[in-house]
Amino acid sequence: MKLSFRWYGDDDAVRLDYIRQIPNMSTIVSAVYDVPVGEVWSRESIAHVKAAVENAGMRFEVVESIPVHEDIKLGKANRDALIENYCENIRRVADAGVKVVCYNFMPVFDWTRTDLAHVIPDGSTTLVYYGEQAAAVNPLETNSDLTLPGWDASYSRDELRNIVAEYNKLTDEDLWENLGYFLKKVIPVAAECDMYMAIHQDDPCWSIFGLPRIISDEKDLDRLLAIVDDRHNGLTLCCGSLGCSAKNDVVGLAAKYAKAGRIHFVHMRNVEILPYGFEERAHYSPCGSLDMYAIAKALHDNGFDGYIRPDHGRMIWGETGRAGYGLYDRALGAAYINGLFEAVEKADSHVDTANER
Ligand SMILES: [Mn+2]
Repeated sequence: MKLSFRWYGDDDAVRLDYIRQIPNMSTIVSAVYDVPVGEVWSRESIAHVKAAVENAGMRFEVVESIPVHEDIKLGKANRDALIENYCENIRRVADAGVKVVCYNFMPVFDWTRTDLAHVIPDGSTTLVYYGEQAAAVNPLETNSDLTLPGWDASYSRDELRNIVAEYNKLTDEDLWENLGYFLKKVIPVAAECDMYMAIHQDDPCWSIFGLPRIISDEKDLDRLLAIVDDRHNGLTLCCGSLGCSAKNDVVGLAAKYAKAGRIHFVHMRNVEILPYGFEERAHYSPCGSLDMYAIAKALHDNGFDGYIRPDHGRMIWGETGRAGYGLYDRALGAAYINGLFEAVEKADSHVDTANER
């Protein structure tokens, strides 16, 4: 297991030298943020991230994300040029030593929550999703000026309405078609550079505002991996995204896809499943619905040796900043991940020693 941590570049309030002080922290997960989606990243910008990370004593080996332009997802006529730019970005980050690229294929909204600072009983704040609140801001069915946190502020309300309407004309099968078209061009380039592409599941793992969502469960993941049956076409296993629905057995999925060698990156996060949505919780298993020990054991027992990062954290100890991406609770999550993996690894080696006796 290679422990990693997401960092949003020079503007991130969380400092690299602080991240470095988390035990076992080896890898920074980052991206180039100075160009619009769809354009080629300059080699200078990539080198700048790499140098900052290496000067702090860590490695820049995971990119999250190279975002996929909406016109690729919509299958528009200009997609070939955008896909060529995407491939060029893969080549460039590969040249800089990056091993894994995380991306997603969710229409319009990368992730959806209805409150980014919900107070839970211990006094910390966390991200939550309550179905009723989401329905109240559906851009097609209400004239409400309310928005959800995390909505792309570059869209005006009318633009948002238009793009959601465009997607509403697409069926799930159309979106699959467009994802297949993308993968068949991108994965051969990734394979050539030995870059592991790692798709992130839809977050949450169900359709929102009638938008097609196709990476939500085991059947979807099987279909995705079969489109190009190559290890370079793989997964970011996001425990919290899959785990916010009880329909997904996260432990079983971790075991199955680790065994197949298709998990390249893991987001460890715990959620509490509620009848009306979910709340993000501290990483420790009893704080939420997921058995984090069982997930770690399933990964380890099936040969997983890739990158793991704590996913979102709560805001604790008075910290303020980017919701989900403060230092303190993610650092607690990282320390807990270390503990889980030390336990599953040592349990294994003790079994081996006992067998030798
Ligand atoms: Mn995630």
